[in-house]
Amino acid sequence: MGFLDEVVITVVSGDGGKGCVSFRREKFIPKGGPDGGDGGAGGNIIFHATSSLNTLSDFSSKRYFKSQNGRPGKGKHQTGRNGSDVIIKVPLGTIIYDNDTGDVLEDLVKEDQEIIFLKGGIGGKGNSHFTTSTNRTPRFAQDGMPGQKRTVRLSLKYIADIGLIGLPNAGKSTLLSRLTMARPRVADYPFTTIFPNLGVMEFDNGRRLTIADIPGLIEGASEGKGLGHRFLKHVERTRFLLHLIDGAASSKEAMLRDFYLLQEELNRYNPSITKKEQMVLINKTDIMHGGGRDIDDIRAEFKRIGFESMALSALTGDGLEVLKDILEKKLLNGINNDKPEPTIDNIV
Ligand SMILES: Nc1nc2c(ncn2[C@@H]2O[C@H](COP(=O)(O)OP(=O)(O)O)[C@@H](O)[C@H]2O)c(=O)[nH]1
Ligand SMILES: [Mg+2]
Repeated sequence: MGFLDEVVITVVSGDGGKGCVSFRREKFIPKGGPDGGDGGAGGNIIFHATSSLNTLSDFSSKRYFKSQNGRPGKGKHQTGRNGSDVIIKVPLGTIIYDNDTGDVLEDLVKEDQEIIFLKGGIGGKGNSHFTTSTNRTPRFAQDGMPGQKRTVRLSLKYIADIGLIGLPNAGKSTLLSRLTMARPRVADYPFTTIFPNLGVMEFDNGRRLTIADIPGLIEGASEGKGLGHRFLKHVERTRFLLHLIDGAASSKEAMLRDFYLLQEELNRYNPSITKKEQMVLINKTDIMHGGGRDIDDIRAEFKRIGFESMALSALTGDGLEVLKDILEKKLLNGINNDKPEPTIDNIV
């Protein structure tokens, strides 16, 4: 499955059907009155948000959507059939921009949110509507109203509860596969993950947390280096960040340097990102130098600069249950409920 998070598409709603010009023709009634029915309405263009999609890649092969026209009216006051709607499914977090002006037109942030984006044209009135005291046999009917056409840019910005950030090789994808059913590629060289992955962590009572693995974040990402700049937007609407660092790095200083480097990139891209609640995960305890003797020291250092932290091994599972408990508490304490719905206003 490919990954696509930006696409330009054209949508066209259906035209309304023509009204009908017709007169009643019955045996023994020579001059029947007008009985032309109305045209049917054109189909609408509807967008429907769903968490069953994680990418806009369905649009790589189809970029033009047109709903059906309304059928013309018929004699005997028969209204034409309405054109059927086109329902376009998009992943949660899809923003619809006017392609010319760049204005935000819609932001689909809720499961099963559905919006009528373009209404179909209304049907024309049949001639039976146009009888007057001076014209009992009107020979005209209305055309239907034309549908509307719009070219829009769809941009996907994930709405995940948790964003996994960290330099390549820190173990983000490994952790995601440990916490959720997602199976991103994992390998011991950087940049194996070439697009963001979403996973869902399930708790009792059907409560769930969505976790996004954001790949390719490196020095210079905010200025366009590597893949990271394309994916930084997916961090903007996450509510809580887990910043993974490679605990097998050479020294405490090296870990802190890696940590600051990425925080700086996030900050340059959008300062509101680093204002989010964050926790540091010191990963790879199983191969830490000195068997993990320095962990307390490193954690104290993070505490000093204002970050909660914990150590774990995504590979062996050491510390994973503690992390799950912490995340469950976050969920209970309302990273899901307290914060306002993400809207365009609070992300820019
Ligand atoms: N020893 C050890 N290796 C790990 C751990 N977590 C991840 N790795 C390895 O580190 C490499 C990079 O992991 P990956 O999840 O792809 O990192 P990402 O680039 O941050 O997504 C892979 O070879 C993993 O098997 C860990 O806790 N301990
Ligand atoms: Mg990865």
